[in-house]
Parts: sequence; C-alpha cells; structure tokens
Amino acid sequence: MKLLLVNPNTSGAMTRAMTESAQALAAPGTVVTGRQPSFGPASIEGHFDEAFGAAGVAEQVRLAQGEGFDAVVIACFGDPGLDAARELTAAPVLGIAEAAFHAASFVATGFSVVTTLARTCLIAERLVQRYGFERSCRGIHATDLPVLALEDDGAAAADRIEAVARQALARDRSGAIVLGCGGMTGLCRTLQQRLGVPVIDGVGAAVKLAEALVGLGLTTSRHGDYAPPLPKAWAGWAAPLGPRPAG
Ligand code: 5HY
Repeated sequence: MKLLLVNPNTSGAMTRAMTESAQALAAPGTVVTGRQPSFGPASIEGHFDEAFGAAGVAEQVRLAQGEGFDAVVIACFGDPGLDAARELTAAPVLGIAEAAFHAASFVATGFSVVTTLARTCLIAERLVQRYGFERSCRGIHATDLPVLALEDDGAAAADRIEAVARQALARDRSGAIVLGCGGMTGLCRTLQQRLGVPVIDGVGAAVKLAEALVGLGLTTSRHGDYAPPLPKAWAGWAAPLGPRPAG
C-alpha cells in the first residue's frame, strides 16, 4: 500500500526522520512518502502555528489527490487539519495523537502524555477531551524542550523525557507513556527499554493502525460532514487549491 505521511511543520529534518521511522515500522508491502507544507512554521508550538499547519496539511493532501495513496498520516501531535484531510480523501486519515491515545488504551488502563512545552500540554488536554480519552489519560507533562531541540541533541532529549516520564508514571499511577511530539519518534524504543512500560509513539501507532484499516477495507465515510468540500470560487494564493467544480 502507498502511505502519505504529512509533517504539518516545515522542518525538512523532522519530515525525513519521521518518514524513516514510519518506513522502518511499516509492513513489507507499504511504501511511505513523506511531505511537508510549502509554507508555514518550522515547528508547531501554539494555536497560531497550528492554524498554518492545518492549512499546510490541507494543501498537501489536496495536491496528492490522484496519486493513489491508500492512507494518510498527519505527523504532528496536535493533529492539525485532520477533519479537512478526511474531507479531501476517502483513504483513511490518522492523526498521531488520536492514534497514540487509541494504541495506549489497548495496552494500559491509564496512560500519561509527555510532551514538549507547557503550553502544548493545554493543547493536548483539549485533544484528549475531543477524542473522549478523559478516563484513560491520567496526566499530561511538559519536558520544557522546544520541538526543534529534539533534533539538536537526541541523547539529552531522551534523558530529559525519561526523567519526566518516570515522575509521570509514579504521580499519575499510569501504565504507559504516550510521546507527545512527532519529533520524539526516534527515541521510542530507547525510552521503552529504559522505562520498562509501553511507550507509544504516535507516528508508529498511526502507520500500523492505517495498515490495519486498509487491511479491513475501511475507507473514510463520504456521508455527512466528511463529504467532499463543495466547489466554489477561491481567491488569493490558495485559489489553485480550491476544489474543482463537478463535471
Ligand atoms: C509536533 N509540534 O508533534 C508538535 C507537538 C509539540 O511541530 N510537531 C510539532 O510538541 O507541540
């Protein structure tokens, strides 16, 4: 199957790292193509960044129409543009936060999220509510590492995430850790070994759940609010991205 991984930020290094990590976990027949928006911030660390990330995801999924992707993964923990992408394609679309919460709930009665900045905790809290995981998410914790610092020094980042995760497991009485940033994907195995509990990286979880949905023959519903966007006039730089009029 053909899987499109869209990194909503414009860090080429992060796009490459997440694509490599996704490809390494994918089944033998799965080919992962990584893309990122043509505009927007190098990392997504707040609502303003996220608004552009969502538009960038919509841009990339719109441009990929007709390329025959069987599934799409949105590789940023805020899941920006998730509903928009689902309108644009019948292929299953998974956000890494939603996928990680589901995967964690299969292997533990309660999990803790360890993420980057404190403000990201508040955004993740709203995602937990949106997806209905209030009962199983027992805490959301910041490492105070900016997203791009994860690229700079992986060893130092791993140590810091491990320390915060240990406190979280004890304080929250959780059985698993969800990594709250796509940029943490390469640290998942090491952290799982060190912590001795399931550590869920949303990129991996989304890839494997996407493969499962495709294997089940499930596509995104075209019924109701996930129906394709309505054709209409579009203005400005985004005009070429407007849905084509029917016929
Ligand atoms: C992410 N930001 O996964 C998020 C999460 C965060 O650029 N990729 C980003 O840490 O805010």
